[in-house]
Amino acid sequence: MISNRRTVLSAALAAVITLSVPSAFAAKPLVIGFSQVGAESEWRTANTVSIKDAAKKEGITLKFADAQQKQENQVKAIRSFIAQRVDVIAFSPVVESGWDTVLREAKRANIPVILTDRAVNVSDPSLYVSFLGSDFVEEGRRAGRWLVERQKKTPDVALNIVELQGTVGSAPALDRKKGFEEIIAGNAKLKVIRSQTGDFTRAKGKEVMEAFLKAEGKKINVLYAHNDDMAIGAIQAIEEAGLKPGKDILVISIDGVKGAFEAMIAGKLNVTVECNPLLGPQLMQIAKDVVAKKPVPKRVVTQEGVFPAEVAAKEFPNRKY
Ligand code: GZL
Repeated sequence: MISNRRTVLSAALAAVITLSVPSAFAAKPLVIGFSQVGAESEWRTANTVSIKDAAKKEGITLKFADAQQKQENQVKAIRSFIAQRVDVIAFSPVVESGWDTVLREAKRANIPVILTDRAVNVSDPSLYVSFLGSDFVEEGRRAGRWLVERQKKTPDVALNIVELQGTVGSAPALDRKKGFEEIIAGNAKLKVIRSQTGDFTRAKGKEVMEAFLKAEGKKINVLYAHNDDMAIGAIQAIEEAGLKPGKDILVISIDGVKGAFEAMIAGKLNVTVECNPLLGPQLMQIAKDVVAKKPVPKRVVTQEGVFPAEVAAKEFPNRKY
């Protein structure tokens, strides 16, 4: 009888210990090292908020580094994440090239790397496990298609285009230029007369547009800006030159941030091609799957649309960034 009671008591005691003492084997939170391009635009701010919020929601420890748009700062951050032995490294590469060495160091340290937002040009695609982001060439095509359709309204009128490019050497700048040119190629009525980087910022976009206006003045019929922030800066320059943005000069841009919708509602911007920055939840899921040794897609393309001024007021309340 006593031995039975002892058995029951010891089983009960073991159960209490197991339940009450946190197990030394409880899964420790995932640690992700994230190197962000910077804080150059509304898009970037929304992207950062999405990533930080998603990490917090998932109970993931996020080590976040802002590179202030400098590649050397991203390389330093990635090396620091390797030294800290994070579980996953994720980053939005400010430019396409110059990553092989540091990504090989991450591979040697057995730390998986996930690309978000922008792509890299590397000799060995195994240097990253997945790339989550938009198709920038298609975004450029969508901008071009809008202009081709718009030009058909006045088929005999030639339109001179000035282009504000994104950061030199960055995937969005290279690809948005490529996609736009692909669509307008062969159209004798559409001609790019000036093209220069505005580095994705409002200030630089305004400065370069001022130079375009000084050089070309009323010859300019269209502005194609690789992001809304440069377009918003350029709109200020157009107004200060005594011209009406959206009317005297058609304004086409990319991102779909709230500032662009406000400019469209004010009649100063004609169309924005959406580029979705809300990548946080998908990034966290890919990171969890990688650590759990589940298969992850090499390429995840974000879904996005095109918003002409005609729909801006109706769509604005739905905008999340
Ligand atoms: C695009 C992103 C670009 C945005 C800009 O995915 O890399 O960088 O279009 C941002 O607004 O600065």
